[in-house]
Amino acid sequence: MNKLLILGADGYLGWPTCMYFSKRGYTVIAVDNYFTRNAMVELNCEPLIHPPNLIQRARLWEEKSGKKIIVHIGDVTDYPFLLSIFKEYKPDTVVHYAEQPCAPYSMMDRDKAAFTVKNNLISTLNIVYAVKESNPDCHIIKLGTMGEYGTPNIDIEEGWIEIEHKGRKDKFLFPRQAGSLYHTTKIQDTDMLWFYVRTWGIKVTDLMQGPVYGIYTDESREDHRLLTFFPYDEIFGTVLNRFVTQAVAGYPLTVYGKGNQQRGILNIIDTMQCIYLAAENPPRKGELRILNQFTEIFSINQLAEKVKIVGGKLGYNVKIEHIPNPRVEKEDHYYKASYSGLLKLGLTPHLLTDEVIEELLKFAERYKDNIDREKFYIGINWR
Ligand code: USQ
Repeated sequence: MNKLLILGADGYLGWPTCMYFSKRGYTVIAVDNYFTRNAMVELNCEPLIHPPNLIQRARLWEEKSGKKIIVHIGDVTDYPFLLSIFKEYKPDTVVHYAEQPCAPYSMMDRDKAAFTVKNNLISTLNIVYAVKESNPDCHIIKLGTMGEYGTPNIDIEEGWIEIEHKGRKDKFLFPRQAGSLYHTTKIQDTDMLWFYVRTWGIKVTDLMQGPVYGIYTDESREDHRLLTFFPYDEIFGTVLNRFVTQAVAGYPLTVYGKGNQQRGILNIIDTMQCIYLAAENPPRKGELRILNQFTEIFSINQLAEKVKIVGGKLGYNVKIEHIPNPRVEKEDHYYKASYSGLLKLGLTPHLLTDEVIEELLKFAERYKDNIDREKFYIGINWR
């Protein structure tokens, strides 16, 4: 029986991943320190729905599916705690979601910047050490981000590039230049993992994921108590989830700057598939496998326009507003990124159709009374 340790199991992606693997016969060990839950309350950024805590979620899942998810509440930056989990369960695979995942959070002030650096780098370091000390064959699946690459004026490869220089050739990590401190910690994670892959021969998959949208997965669609968080605020909400909630609230869609920024996005259902495909097809020992994880590329203007059109069909008068960009990012740029690795492993993309947007709008509509318009824009400025 495959054993999967999920670190950051209570988060937007963590909880659906727990259920996805549990349903497919894995023994799932779920760990979280409730950082995101607590930070959402602290910063007045509560999500649209308030899911039960991780222990309650696991209990509900067991009632529904008959399958047990083992839960431990603790902090991955606490090495003795993490090592004890590795020694007790000896997982075959560990999924590392236990990071501070938000670019705006990392840009708020020095303390949050320092927390992001400390939390993200020490958690990654601790996992590497725990794997070496307890189970060197364990496959580390790490969530990276497409934002590591930034928006270079050349095609983005999947992790690696061969460079010919003065008549000689070598293969290197693709050049990376992030647009926030959060994204920079992801680059540093990748560099750290690559160092330990070379030095200790561990096996790692680093998934360069784009912004995720969506709420439903097959495991949660019928029972809303099993749904994940749906943040729509400026800090924790990703762009499309924010736009559908804004549309339902009659709040102009907040396109930052010109809106020609392009991003590779994906449905949360496809995140589940990608993690599963990575776990089922591990790299060899001593390999850092990098896969770009998105299914379609759109500009922010295109996303806003789609929400406006589908919202209009549902009777919403959706307005789009270009507000001064609080971030420092290119608003007009070349963008071509390859993403064939996960497709080759068997990913079947769920694309952003009008039906998918309609379903999201209807979800936001159902919980419309919970929307707090104050959360849409606080103005966290990169400068
Ligand atoms: N944007 C708007 N209006 C908004 C919110 C965002 O125009 O109201 C724009 C941003 O300026 C940016 C793009 O939409 O150009 C994406 O922003 P986002 O907030 O959806 O995503 P981001 O901050 O980049 O971070 C998210 C996740 C992060 C993940 C990353 C993937 O929070 O964990 O790593 O997406 S990527 O963007 O490819 O780096």
